[in-house]
Amino acid sequence: MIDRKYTAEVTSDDDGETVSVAGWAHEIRDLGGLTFVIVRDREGQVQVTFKEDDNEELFEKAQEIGKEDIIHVTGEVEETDQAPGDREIKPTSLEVISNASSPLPMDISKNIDSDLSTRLDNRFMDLRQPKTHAIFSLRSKAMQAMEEWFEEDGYINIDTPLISKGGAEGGAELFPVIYYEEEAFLSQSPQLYKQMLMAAGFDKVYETGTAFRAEEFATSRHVSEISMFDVELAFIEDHHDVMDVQEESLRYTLKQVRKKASRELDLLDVELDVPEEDFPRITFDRAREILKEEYGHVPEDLGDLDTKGEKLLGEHFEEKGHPAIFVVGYPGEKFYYMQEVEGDEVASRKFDLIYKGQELSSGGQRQHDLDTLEEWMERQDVDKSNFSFYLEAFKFGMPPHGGYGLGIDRMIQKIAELDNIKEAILFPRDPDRLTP
Ligand code: AMO
Repeated sequence: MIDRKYTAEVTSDDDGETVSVAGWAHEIRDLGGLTFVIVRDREGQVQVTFKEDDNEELFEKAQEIGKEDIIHVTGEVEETDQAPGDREIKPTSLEVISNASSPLPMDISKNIDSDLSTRLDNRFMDLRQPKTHAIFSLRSKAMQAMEEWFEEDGYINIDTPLISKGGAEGGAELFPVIYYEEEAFLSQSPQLYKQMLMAAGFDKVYETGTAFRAEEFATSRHVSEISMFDVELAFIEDHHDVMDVQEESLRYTLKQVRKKASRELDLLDVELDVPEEDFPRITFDRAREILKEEYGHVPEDLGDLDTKGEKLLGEHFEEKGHPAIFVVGYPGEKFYYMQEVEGDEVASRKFDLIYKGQELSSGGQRQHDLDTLEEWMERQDVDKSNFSFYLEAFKFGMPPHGGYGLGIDRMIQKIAELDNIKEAILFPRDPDRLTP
């Protein structure tokens, strides 16, 4: 390994010490016999001051450094209130490790907000920006926290197939692939497999996976390739047990993000509130009532809340100190696998989690009775023959169970307060973007 410290590890306390750093030449300022080079690495930046009077040879060499070249510098740390972070490095050696061509595809040294499309076209360069980098450092810490919660609670980490014969959520959103001699599809959701694992006695499972949706969309909250966090648990009483899991794991994740990603939140200028109180659980009917009575808004689709509805509902509850709420009981039988219980005050045991005005997850209690499940499939014209492998699992002892799928990209979008979901994805996919 090249001898180096992260720039953030070089502090004014190191005054007089010799250190080495390596990174990109973020900014170069030339003041006659004095050249300042800001070295940037993933953890931060440090100023290196080349003085002609101190070391002419090194000073000459420094004149050749171009923006975004990678350099390796060794020198003495000096405490100073003239430099960012109250310290600078007085170099004793300099090596240019790699040259950057000019012009750069985009300027990242100033806080110039290039449009998202340019940023995504030049994503490797955009990802060098401290603010962009912070999103992914935060994302990594959030997912570590989320998985930690499930590991602690005894969940089994699973991997389900991404290529299958049919889709769990319906036909229109499937990406076909050629699988040897037959047509197959990219997975929309691990739904069927996580349910089958309940029949297999796994009891509690989670998966950090990928789901593909071939919808035609142009919104700031949809992408074609989604990172999905899926959960399924058995021997539940009802969907409230599932919501408890979603609520507690999200609260823990937000807490850990606030604790472990404070530098990232500062860079992103986000103050993250962790909802300590129980997330309100309101019925779908109540949600429609609030929208109509308080905002005069009536979503067109009788069986759903639209984007505007979710946003207004989010605002309504956020004002009351609840950034996260559950909307429970969606009418209609959009999903054959969801349980509907006669006599319930709600039409089904499906729920959506709305966080900061956007749906983050969707789940509920599943139908575990084979006869009813088959009847629902027939009513919804689902071709049962495509699902025989799934239905088999219900014949030989299936416990009551439920679960949910959480859109990881949407969660990061909301935590980091990003306008567009694509900002939360390293290399996003949408109907118009297949590269980089
Ligand atoms: P659903 O289809 O609602 O449910 O998806 C679950 C969550 O995934 C996210 N999501 C998306 N994010 C970005 N772009 C998209 N195109 C997109 N589609 C979905 C959302 C959504 O809440 N099988 C069920 C889950 C379950 O019941 O276990 C399912 O996939 O945040």
